[in-house]
Amino acid sequence: MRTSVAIIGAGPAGALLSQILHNAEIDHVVLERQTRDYVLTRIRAGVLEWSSVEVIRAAGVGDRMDADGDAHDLINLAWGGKHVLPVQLKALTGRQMMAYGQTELQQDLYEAADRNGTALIFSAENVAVHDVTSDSPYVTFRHNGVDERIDCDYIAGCDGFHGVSRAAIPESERTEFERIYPFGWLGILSETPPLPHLVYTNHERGFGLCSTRNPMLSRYYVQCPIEDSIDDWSDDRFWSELAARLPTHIANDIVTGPSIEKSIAPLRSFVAEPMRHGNLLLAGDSAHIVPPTGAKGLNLAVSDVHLLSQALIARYANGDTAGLDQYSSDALHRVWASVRFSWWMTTLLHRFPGATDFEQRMQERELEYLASSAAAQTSLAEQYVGVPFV
Ligand code: FAS
Ligand code: PHB
Repeated sequence: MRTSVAIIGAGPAGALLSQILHNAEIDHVVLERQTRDYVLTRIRAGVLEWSSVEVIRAAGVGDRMDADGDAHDLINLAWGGKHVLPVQLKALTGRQMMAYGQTELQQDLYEAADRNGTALIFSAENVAVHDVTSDSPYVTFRHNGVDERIDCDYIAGCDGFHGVSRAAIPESERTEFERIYPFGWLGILSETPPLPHLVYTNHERGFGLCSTRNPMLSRYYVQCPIEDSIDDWSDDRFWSELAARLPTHIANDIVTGPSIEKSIAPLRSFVAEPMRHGNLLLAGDSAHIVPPTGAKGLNLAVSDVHLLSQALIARYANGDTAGLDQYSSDALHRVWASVRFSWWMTTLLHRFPGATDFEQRMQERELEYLASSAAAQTSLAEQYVGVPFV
């Protein structure tokens, strides 16, 4: 096979890049290790920055998001079991956040790929990248028992944290930054009506989050020890622990029910520089991971794809490679801003094992300062909804 761009990975990054390249009539092939159904059943993110909403609409896959998504004017921060601070996203920044599940976006992208007739190859095994620093890179893989090769101009590494693309950049050329957090998030889905607004809570028992997927599907999280397993957490224990971490009047409004999904995710901050090596370009989790506290993971994948697709469009439209030459530094500028915000929100809202009384007092004072300062709330709000693309 021969194509212009070989995309590895059909998560949100790869599938959105495919959609935008299709719109620009740039031929490409997408290779996905898992089956379509497996990707569609992975429960991941739930919050889109307004910048992401605009990219998704411009790509022509925003109709169901606009019909079924839930645009929110505010988020609530709670702490100490009694304080609640509404952060007025729209009033402070003029922009909202959109609650729309990653699985829904993935479905919209796959249905668009079907309509486009895109070469979206699932169950691709042994994917490997070759000659990425030459002008004729290629990808090999095995599909339906047959060894295949795709010759291309560029390879887009959209294969997530555990993919093969990042490792194709020699260690001597790559710098990695990492912070592992000493706790995880236990998340559940329940077919119950969510609270009207998201609630992030800091409590001496630990962090909690009340989120949404649709009017009859809720997403909740509690911070848990990283060594826990879901077998340690019955539904009853989850619901009582979540309630204990919230102000009573909020806890009383939660409609509980049986969990239909339960999982524990570890938290880490990770960045690999650069995001380009020769004609291999990384986008999304293949290059960076953020703790979900700031709701940035999916949104960084969208912003990488926005920048990468604009650069590829310029290259194929008029041979202008400036965007590709700038891609890594432009993408990393936004990546580090979101990594810092996600680290800050995580540090502000979680109970760190072994934290000193001084560190606890620092958290409490920062939350009190937020409550007292419109400037501090505006700073949080503009980072949460996503700063506009330049
Ligand atoms: P993805 O990991 O989504 O997609 C990469 C794709 O590449 C996968 O489909 C994988 O199967 C495929 N792949 C891997 N290796 C391959 C190979 N060798 N060949 C071919 N294909 C290969 N973000 C938030 O904002 N909020 C959240 O609450 C949140 N919760 C999360 C919970 C979990 C358990 C995880 C793992 C992530 C969570 N995230 C969250 C982050 C998540 O949403 C990611 O940021 C988002 O999926 C990034 O999209 P991609 O970069 O496309 O990576
Ligand atoms: C979610 O709905 O899954 C979600 C919302 C906000 C976050 C993280 C996860 O910060």
